[in-house]
Amino acid sequence: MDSGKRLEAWRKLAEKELRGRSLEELTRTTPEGISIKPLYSEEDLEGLEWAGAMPGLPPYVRGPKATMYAGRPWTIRQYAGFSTAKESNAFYRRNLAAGQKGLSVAFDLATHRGYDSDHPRVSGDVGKAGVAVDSVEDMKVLFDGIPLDAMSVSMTMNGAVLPVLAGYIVAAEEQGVPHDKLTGTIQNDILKEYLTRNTYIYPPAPSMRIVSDIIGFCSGEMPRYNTVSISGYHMMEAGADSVLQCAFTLADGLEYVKAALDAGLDVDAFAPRLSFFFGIGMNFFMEIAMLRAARFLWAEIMARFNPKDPRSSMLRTHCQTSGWSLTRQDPYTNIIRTTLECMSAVLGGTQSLHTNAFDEAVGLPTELSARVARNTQIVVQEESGVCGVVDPLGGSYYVESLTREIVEKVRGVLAEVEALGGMARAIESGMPKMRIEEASARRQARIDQGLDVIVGVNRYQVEEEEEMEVLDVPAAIREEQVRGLLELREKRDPAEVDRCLAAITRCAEGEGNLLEAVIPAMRARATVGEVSEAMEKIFGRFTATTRCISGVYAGEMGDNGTMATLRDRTDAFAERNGRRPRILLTKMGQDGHDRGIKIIATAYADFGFDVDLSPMFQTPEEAAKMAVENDVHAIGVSSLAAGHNILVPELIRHLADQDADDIVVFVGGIIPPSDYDLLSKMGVKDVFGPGTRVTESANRILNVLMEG
Ligand code: 3CP
Repeated sequence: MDSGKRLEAWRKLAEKELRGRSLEELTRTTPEGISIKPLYSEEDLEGLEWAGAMPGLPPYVRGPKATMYAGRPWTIRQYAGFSTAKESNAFYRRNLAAGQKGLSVAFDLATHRGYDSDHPRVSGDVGKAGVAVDSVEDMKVLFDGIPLDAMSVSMTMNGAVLPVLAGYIVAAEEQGVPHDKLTGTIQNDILKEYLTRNTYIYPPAPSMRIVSDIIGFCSGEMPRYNTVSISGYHMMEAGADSVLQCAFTLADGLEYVKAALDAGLDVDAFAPRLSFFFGIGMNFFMEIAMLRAARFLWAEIMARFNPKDPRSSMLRTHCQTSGWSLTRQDPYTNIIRTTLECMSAVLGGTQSLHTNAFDEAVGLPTELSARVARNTQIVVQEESGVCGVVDPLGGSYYVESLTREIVEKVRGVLAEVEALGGMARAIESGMPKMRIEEASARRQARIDQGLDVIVGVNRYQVEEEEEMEVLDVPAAIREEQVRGLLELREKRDPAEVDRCLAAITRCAEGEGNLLEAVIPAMRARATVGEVSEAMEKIFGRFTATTRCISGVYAGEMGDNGTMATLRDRTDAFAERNGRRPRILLTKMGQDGHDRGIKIIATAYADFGFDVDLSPMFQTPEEAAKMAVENDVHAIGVSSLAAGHNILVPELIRHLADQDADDIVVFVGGIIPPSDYDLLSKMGVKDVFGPGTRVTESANRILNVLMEG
């Protein structure tokens, strides 16, 4: 029987099995707009552009290495860092002894944004969502006993990338390790910061110069070092589907290639050391296909620059399982989610992987949850046998078809970006950010309606919630860092520091390689804050305009009873009070994760609230002032970086100082349940943890406002 006839025979059989239901009903559409049929067969592979492809050979769809994990498994590289350098160093050493293979440093938000720990804007951030690093002294403690010529270290740093990378280079020098022995990766991907993560310092143009100066310096001095980790992860966490994640990440990559070429570098001098970073969510096969498609498309993109070195077209990537997919409710279920996502990354052919801890939706990982996360990878690597065969899904009718669908859709988005003049221009136009926010609002509406199932959240809820231990970073960490800074400033040669800082400012104003200028300053014990400020004098500090989409959440919800009730309630409020309920949504401190607040802003506006969205990075005083000036009824604080216990009481105190304690305060985000009581005692009216339906939070806020 030929394949057409076999397919027809299957169709008949399937229709019989469905007893009257049509076969078309089994086709579903993914958030990417891809139709998924119930069956794929050889017809679907007709005309496949990479038919017969081999791993290690262009177009690399089957993996960048010929032997992949059979030759060497991916690097187990857990992203971690908290509190002080000393505490993080001890944590790293324990993890390495227990089977982790590479390091991945998480810095606190003060460091990301180029503020020293004693800066007044970072009262709630020091040591919270990563390790505090103010100078080379902290860097040396961070890597104490870890030989930097043998350990590959990844550092997630974008804003304050120059002093941090220079600090690492100097710490290595002082270990006796020359520049050309350093292996690892610096994230150095500023473009996506303007899209999603918000840990920029300077405006885009000087930031792009920093990126290409780093590429330039490292391609000469540090040939084994990966100079950029072009990251889609944060886009996915902000709500991007796989097509958007893949397209915007590749478009960012292309922009860096162009910047480096414009700076006069030869493509083969730097392209082999560009690397990627993708987020892996719960759509099992889609994620696998996305990684395969990304490799294919990167080879296609790079072909236009005629590289001679095959490594220039080879996409190598780190992956991280999705933090957003984890739930506060029924939290051990998260281990299963992470295992599935780990398998997607592995079957997709990642080079390096972080698996999340199951308690990520409530706080920092504990010793136990970090062990389970690490062991997830070790079990897959050492017990399951998946490493033995290269690209085991290559040739799968479904996976290959899905890869092709993604390739085609991504090409479409890439063409749109190109039409806008490339990714830097596209970002200025607001297009990519809007697309991601729309995807995010639509997804939230589907979850809130129960169309997308999340176990323990909108289906199969448990009555009794599990109490989980969370790691607490004491506020005293900041005092310890501040003491270290005082000591540093006393011991160093101030004239030498001033000379070095002045040289950085001159370099920023004129010509020269900025990384080359920053290294001597770090040797002289200048701080991250001082170096950042030396450039800020010329570059300025970037302030984003806060824009908000509208109607997308309501559109996805459709004619829905809950929406109608909410609109009635806000109308009733307006009738009673002469104006609509007005809420200021704010993020305080250096926490740049704005997915949640953006969803709330657009959905609440659709419910009939008057919504004010504050600029990012407010101090509690600024937020209180804005609330009073705008005469709001309520403030909604979004906190995802553990600063709430410090920042929220300060906010409430500033409201009281301005006789505005009638403004009610709500908090939402990653709040450990053990903090709920504390926040309530401070005067917070309600707390909305992860997994709270947006409609439910709005109703609860209205309950409080209607009482008042
Ligand atoms: C690999 N090698 C092999 C084989 N496989 N050799 C022979 N046979 C094989 N089968 C070689 C490679 O060529 C390489 O050597 C060496 O082994 C290491 O392999 P690798 O694949 O380069 O792996 P790794 O060193 O781990 O590097 C992985 C990439 C790197 C390239 C992806 O950039 C990386 O580690 N990225 C991590 C980024 C990260 O941790 N990000 C954290 C973000 P050569 O080098 O000599 O060729 S955390 C963000 C969280 C959210 C937030 O931002 O807040």
